[in-house]
Amino acid sequence: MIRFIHAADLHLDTPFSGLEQTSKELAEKLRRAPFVSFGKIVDLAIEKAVDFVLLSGDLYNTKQVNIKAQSLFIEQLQRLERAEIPVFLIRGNHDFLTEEMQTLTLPFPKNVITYGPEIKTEIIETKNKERIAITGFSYDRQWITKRKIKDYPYRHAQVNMHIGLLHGEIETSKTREANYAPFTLNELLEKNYDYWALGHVHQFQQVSKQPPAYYSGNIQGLHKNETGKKGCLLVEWSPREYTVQFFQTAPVIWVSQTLDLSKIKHLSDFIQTLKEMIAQKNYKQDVLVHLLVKTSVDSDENLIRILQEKEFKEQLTKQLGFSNVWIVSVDLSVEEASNHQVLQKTYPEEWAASLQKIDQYGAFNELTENIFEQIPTKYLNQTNSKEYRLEMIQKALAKLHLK
Ligand SMILES: [Mn+2]
Repeated sequence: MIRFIHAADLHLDTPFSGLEQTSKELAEKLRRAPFVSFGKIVDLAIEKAVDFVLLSGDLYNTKQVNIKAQSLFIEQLQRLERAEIPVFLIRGNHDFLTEEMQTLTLPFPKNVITYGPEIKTEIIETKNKERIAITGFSYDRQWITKRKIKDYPYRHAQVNMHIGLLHGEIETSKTREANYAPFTLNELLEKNYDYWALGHVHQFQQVSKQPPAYYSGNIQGLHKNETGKKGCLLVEWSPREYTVQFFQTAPVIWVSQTLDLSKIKHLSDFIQTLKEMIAQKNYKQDVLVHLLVKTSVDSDENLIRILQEKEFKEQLTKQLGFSNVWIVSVDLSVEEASNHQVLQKTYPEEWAASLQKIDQYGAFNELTENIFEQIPTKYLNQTNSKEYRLEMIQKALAKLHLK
């Protein structure tokens, strides 16, 4: 049996600068979190005496990695070296190889096998004399539109197991741009490998059951949209059967909590209700909560005004009094049904005409173009996305309606 760890998207040097205002202590905790998580992955590798560790790209968040982040990473790799565990790693779209990076890179210990921009296959022999082929490549630029999968060789005939390392985006019907070494499920399966260790998608995902192909997800949630458990996979494989176990290693988790304001009249009820909701979850890790408050036309105006105050989330965190829970954002949303009903009732003809118009192809982008033209260029990438525009419009509607 062959046993290994598959992890990806470590994003070790993420600055988490947005949280400085909420709490310096919290921002510091988060900056350490990816290192803590990786340390736990190394603990697991040693405890389970794995044959090797696979890291599928985005080890660092940026291509200009500071020396402290590098040496903390190397310290962990050295622990694996002392345990005689080899590490196979590739670079992704965040930590892609540049000349500058190569100049400033500290040497890895000898147990680390890296891949360059050309696809290559390494063959190793485990302690049980099983031969494993591991094929992969590293990014040397931020975007790779080429279908690199086409250049992966077919399964090696003289090995016990063949593994593919690939940092890239699987194409689905929803894919809009293919900037990250795109591939389809069929293209993966065609190669006839025994396991695909995928990176890039931050959410854990089984892409194929037979043969197994997985995104392990990232090792620490980076923002409020990366909720839930984060960690690595422990894979035990033999030609006849395999198991893939997910291990939660992130010390900090992001959660989304919804609170309905319709039955709440006072601030003290609000705090008490939320306190009970959170207590029920019995969180063991540090938890960052994105709070979504559902309001309706009947909601108390004064209460809503307080919820929108800039310092509300810090004060709410204090009032809740948990040592491991922080409220990091508070968003208000108008209950959709009632909002539509009101609009529909007041402007029936216009409502029908608008619905028809939005349904027409491209009309949504056209209608929103002017609004988003005024946004600073650094946000431009986001504002091109339909999801982002819809979210902004919903927020704006919520605000208008509440005034
Ligand atoms: Mn990533």
